[in-house]
Amino acid sequence: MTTSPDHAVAQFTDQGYVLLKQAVPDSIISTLDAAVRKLTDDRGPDLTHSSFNTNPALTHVRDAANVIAEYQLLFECADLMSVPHRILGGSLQVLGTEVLRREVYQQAHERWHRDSGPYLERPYDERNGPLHLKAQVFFTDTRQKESGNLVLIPGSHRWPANHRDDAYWTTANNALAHAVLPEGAVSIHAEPGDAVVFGNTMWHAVLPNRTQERRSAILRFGQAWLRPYDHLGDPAAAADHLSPYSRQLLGYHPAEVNPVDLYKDPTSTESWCAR
Ligand SMILES: O=C(O)CCC(=O)C(=O)O
Repeated sequence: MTTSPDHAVAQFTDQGYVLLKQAVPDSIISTLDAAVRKLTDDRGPDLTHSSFNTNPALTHVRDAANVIAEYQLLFECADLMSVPHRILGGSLQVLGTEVLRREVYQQAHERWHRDSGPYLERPYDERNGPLHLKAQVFFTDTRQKESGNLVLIPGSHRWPANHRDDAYWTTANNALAHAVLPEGAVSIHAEPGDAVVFGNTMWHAVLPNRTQERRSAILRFGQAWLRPYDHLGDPAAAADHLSPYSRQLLGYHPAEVNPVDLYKDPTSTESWCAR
């Protein structure tokens, strides 16, 4: 890593993101990339979870650490793991593991959004970091323009939370359709082995890809105290006596749920008041 962990955390705190150069060694990138290509070439679209996205140019594997044995090599990379660990004050768990293949595609791959529903939007907490953060590890080179670049807005992690928004930004997305970016947006130009770390309230999008397929892994992190006391299981393992509502409250969920929805209020104030 070309930047020290202290410097990386300071940049993250100030800007809301940090690009970690060479966070993952080449040998791990090539091993993992080969495994990802083999799996997804063989199984293709049936690995893309419909809950995530309807982008036809994206193959998105969820629960990747369980599906791809080599994925856990990333957990061994101190330069990658130490920065989220420090940002979360040492209280870290892995909430999600993904891999993404983004084909050449003339439209924006992802619209402007934050990774949060209203209940994950909080004023930035200097001491404990964000509620969620993620590290995106690049397998392919995105140093060229128009290579499906991740774009984000430094400082936007401190913008006031809007508890009414739906995590998408209509004005910016209308402009994005005409290739216009919000003021201050920064485009990430990463090479294989680099990782970008940012929190859930950072505004970000992914631009069109006109060069070559872009492949990457995403690790999602959160405070370990978010872990439930009762470990969540396959809905088939939930006791028969649990009602659908109880299952929802306990975190059992049908396979087609969008994981982001698990962090939104599964009930509603009205339904509680009606009891
Ligand atoms: O693939 C990327 O660069 C970012 C993906 C993204 O927007 C997300 O996971 O929320």
